[in-house]
Order: sequence, then structure tokens, then C-alpha cells
Amino acid sequence: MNIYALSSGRGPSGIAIVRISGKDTLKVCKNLTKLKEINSNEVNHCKLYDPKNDKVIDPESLLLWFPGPNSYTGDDLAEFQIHGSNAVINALLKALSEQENCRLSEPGEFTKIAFQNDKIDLLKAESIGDLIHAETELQRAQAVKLVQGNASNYYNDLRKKLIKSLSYIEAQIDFAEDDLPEKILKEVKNSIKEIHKDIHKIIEDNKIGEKIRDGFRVSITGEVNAGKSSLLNLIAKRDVAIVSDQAGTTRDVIETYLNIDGYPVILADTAGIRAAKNEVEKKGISLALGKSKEADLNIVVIDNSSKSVNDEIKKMVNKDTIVLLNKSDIQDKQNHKFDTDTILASVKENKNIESLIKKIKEKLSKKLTSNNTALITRERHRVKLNQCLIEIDNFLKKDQNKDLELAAEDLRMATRHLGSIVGKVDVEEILGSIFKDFCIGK
Ligand SMILES: Nc1nc2c(ncn2[C@@H]2O[C@H](COP(=O)(O)OP(=O)(O)O)[C@@H](O)[C@H]2O)c(=O)[nH]1
Ligand SMILES: [Mg+2]
Repeated sequence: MNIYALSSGRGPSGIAIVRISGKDTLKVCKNLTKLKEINSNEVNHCKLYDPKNDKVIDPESLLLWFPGPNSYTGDDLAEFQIHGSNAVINALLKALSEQENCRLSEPGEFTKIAFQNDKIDLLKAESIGDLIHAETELQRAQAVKLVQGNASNYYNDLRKKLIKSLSYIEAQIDFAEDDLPEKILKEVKNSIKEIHKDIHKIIEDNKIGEKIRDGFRVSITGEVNAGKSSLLNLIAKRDVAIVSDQAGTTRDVIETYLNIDGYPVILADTAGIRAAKNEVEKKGISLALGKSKEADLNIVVIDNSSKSVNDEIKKMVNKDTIVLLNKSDIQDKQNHKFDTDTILASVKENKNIESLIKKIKEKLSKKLTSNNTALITRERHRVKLNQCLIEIDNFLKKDQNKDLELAAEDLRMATRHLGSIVGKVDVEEILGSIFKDFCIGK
């Protein structure tokens, strides 16, 4: 089967790109362009025809032809660059659908084939998806690192170390009369402990990679009528939440996804904290408290013109929060003091909100410091790493000489979990490593 798809966004645009991949690609290209010769890896100028009626679909197109295996998918692949109107796109897609053994691709299928053809590993396939979906600078930079293989190399190195240790143990099983020499056992254990430490470090990374991918959670909490919903609307530059001088207007948590100077942020507006007047508000307040607990950063909004601050709210302020003393247009002298970053501002007059944004970025950037080469970007990686650690723990708990076979199995499982992050699970490699490191025939 050959697959085809519009690879660029939907038109109208100056140019659209339609891709086709599979073993009949060249034949299909010849059918559609009437070219006798199609040169690989260079630009072929062509007209595109509908083979059904010989009418021209696009009089000026470009065709790029990449014979497998040196293509994105590893199979034969071609790209048509056509005029990007919906009508031209549709006419070409229709003509392709009428070619023998051609069907529309499924989402991500070109990349899936690339993975199946061993052109890329699973981490790279995932990160290509991330690069396509990157909305902010941080997300782009993270995806670029992954596409370039930083994390893959790191996991592959760890895995090789595991396989090496395993190969010593496997060899010992084959020559079962003796115990594993003390020196080798010590080496293996040390190496496994190192790996444990490395993986642990990756896991204990405050989920930075996932946060960059999914967004940092910033929660707006505080007093009723302090201007929380107004603040959300101002930062989001649109009316997301209802603003009213009626206290207790916001009950549900209202979230909006923002790009704050490269930082992906999910900003949440919540119900004001006070003694609830009814059941609905009570639920809203409980949701608000929940949000602020799970947030990476809390902005506590307080009306600077109010005389006192509710005790519940005082309790919410700590070193990790930013206090926004709002309504400086009414009271421009700081009325309340807190032991954390405090900004006096007016949401209504958009005064000093820039300082707040700067402070948000500063606080988030502090969370970003990490020395790890491999950042976990998906729950899938975290689950696999945790499973790997469990197996390593099992191994370390055993008397490796007494339970040699079981200890080997622990390491085999650990290797498998680690391998499944990059998408390779291969027993042959363990055998290969044995023969490489040991002189069996000695
Ligand atoms: N004077 C003044 N009024 C504000 C300011 N920000 C919000 N308000 C008003 O305060 C009231 C409550 O605002 P809202 O955003 O709904 O507060 P929330 O209950 O904290 O979500 C509304 O009437 C707003 O127009 C401000 O900076 N200055
Ligand atoms: Mg509100």
C-alpha cells in the first residue's frame, strides 16, 4: 500500500506540500506528471495532470523524489509542492486516491513507518510530534534537543551499561560451577548502583520536561472582588472570565493556555476565598484551594485598598507565591506587607502588570534549572524508568551468587524497560555483548 497526505497546513496558502510514500511512488509520480525521467534528491519542475482526463491540475509544480532507504520513511517517497488553494489540493488528493494501491495516510503514519523501518527511534518519533506542536520557544528548544537524539543517546548508554553487567552474569550462568568472582560481582553491583542513581536523578527532576511540553500551571487565587478575573482577562488579552463587582462571581476554575514570553503557561482563575455563602460557592472555593495546591506558581491577588486581609489568604502566601496588591489606582500606597515578592499594580489601568509578568517568568525560570541531559517529556518515559528502578532494586536486594538466574532476570527486565523508552527491545544485543567481551573459546 502507498500512502499520501497533505503535509502542510490547510490552504489557502502560497504553497502546499503533498507527500506520497510506498513502493509505487515513482510510478504514481510518472502517472501524474507525465515526466519520463524523475531525478532523485533534486528539484523536478513539472505540470500535474489528472490521469483520468489528462486535464492540468497545476501548471507549475515542483517534485522532490527520494528513493528509499534514504528518505524520511525509509520507503520510496515523493513530495509535490503545489499552489496552496483548497481546490488544487483537493484535485491532487483526489487524483492520488484514484491511483492503484493508494490511500490517505493515518495521522503520524509517515513517522510510524520511519520508526518501523528503523530510521528513527521512538523518542525521536515522539519529539518530531512535539516539534510540530511546539507553540513556545521553550517547547521548540526542548523538542530540538530530543530530535537531535540527546535523550536517546543517554538512555542507550545507560542501557548498554546494563547489558554489559547482565552479560557478566549470563556468562556465569553458562559456567555455573563457580561463584561469580568477588571482583566482578563488586564491579557489576557498583555499575548497577550508578545506573540507579542516574535514573533516580532523571525522575526527581520536578517534571520539568513534562511541564515545558504541557505547560506550567499558574493559579490566580485570593480575595473575592480583588480583580482576579480581571487579571486573567488582561493577561490573556481577551474576555475569558466574567468580571463583576458582585462578590463570588467566579465559581468554576477557568483555565486558559498562554505563551508568556516563551513560557507555556496554563493560567487558572479561581473563586475568591471567603466564608462561602452557599453550597455552590463552597465547592468553588474548594476547587480553588485544590488548584493552588497543584500549581507550579500561585499569584495571590489582594485589594490594596482593603483594610485587612483574611487569615485564610495570609496562609496561602509563602516564598513560592507572588502577591499582587491590586487597585493601586484607588490606593497607591502599599497597604499590606508580605514576606515574599509583592507587586503593587492596577489591573484596571494596566499599571505595573509588566512587573508581574517579569516576576512570573523569573519564578518559573528558577524551576527550570536542571543538569540532566535527558528530560522526561512524557508520562510513558516516567513509568518505564520507574519500572526499571523497581527491577534494579530487586536485583540489588538479592544474593546474586545464590539467586544468579533470578538476578539475571531482574536485569533483563530492567534492560527491557529502559529499551522500551527508545523503542528497542532486543535479546540479540545481550548475546552480542557476551561474545564481544568474553573469550568463550579460551
Ligand atoms: N479600581 C479598580 N477596580 C478594579 C481593578 N481590577 C478589578 N477591578 C474591579 O473589581 C471588581 C471585581 O473584579 P473581578 O475581576 O471580578 O474580581 P475577582 O472577584 O477577584 O475575580 C470589578 O468591578 C472590577 O472592575 C483595579 O485595578 N482597580
Ligand atoms: Mg472572579
